[in-house]
Amino acid sequence: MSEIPNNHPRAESLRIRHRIIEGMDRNVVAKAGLIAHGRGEAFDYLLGEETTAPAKKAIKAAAAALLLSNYPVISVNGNSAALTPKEIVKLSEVSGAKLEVNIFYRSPGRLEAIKEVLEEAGAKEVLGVGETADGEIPEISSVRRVVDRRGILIADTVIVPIEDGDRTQALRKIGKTVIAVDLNPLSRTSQLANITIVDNHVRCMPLLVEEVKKLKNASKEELKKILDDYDNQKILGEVLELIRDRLTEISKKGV
Ligand code: PTJ
Repeated sequence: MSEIPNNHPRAESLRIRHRIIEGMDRNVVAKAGLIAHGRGEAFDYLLGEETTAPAKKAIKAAAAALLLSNYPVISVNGNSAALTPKEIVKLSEVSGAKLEVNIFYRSPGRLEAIKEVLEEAGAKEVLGVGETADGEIPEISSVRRVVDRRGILIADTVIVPIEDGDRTQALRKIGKTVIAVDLNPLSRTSQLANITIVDNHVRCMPLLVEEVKKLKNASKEELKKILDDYDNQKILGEVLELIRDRLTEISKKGV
């Protein structure tokens, strides 16, 4: 990896970008993952590259939903594994959620490469690879329909980070609660999830781990109240208003 000087104004963003590039070199990230990351970066610019107030509310609701679930699963794709393997494993540990590799671009060796990255980060069990990955969710049109019979197939809640296309709608149709992490508040995934965390996966995962830890001893009633008070459409609206206000200010004063 080429050296990124610490005083480079975009050092952090470049370091994150390099995690994606290294992920591609390891067959973890799909080629299209580079494009997806660029799209995410563009939306992150609009958000001011920080975790916003509505994102914090969504993180709290996501933590409550995870703790109320009987069988939560974290769906792991190439980009999320390359960006935050340790935090994904940590989230699975603190919340009791299973880890399942589920990818859109099923080229040879990718499932195994992602599993390896998670195991290196401390995962004891990784679903979605091997003989139990023979379940099917027919409502999903892409190869993402192939799921683990010990994982997404029987999950009540699924976290889908950096997601494309039609899966969220399909999962909701069959009664699953979907938590999305997506920097684009306008995407189908964002619009159709039960809870959408519009934030960079890199920033929100450690915050989600902390929130789960914080709420772990809360009563079921308290957790239910957090969810009852949560309105995803309102949160997405708040994110769009925030972008609008930010752009209005920048248009007058510059960045
Ligand atoms: O690993 P695979 O085979 O499952 O493929 C994964 C990708 C990401 C290639 C695939 O799901 C895809 O093509 O996704 P899209 O359609 O580009 O959608 C990805 C969404 O995630 C976009 O709305 C991006 O804005 C958003 N995104 C990108 N990077 C981040 C992000 N959201 C949160 N954090 C990020 N770091």
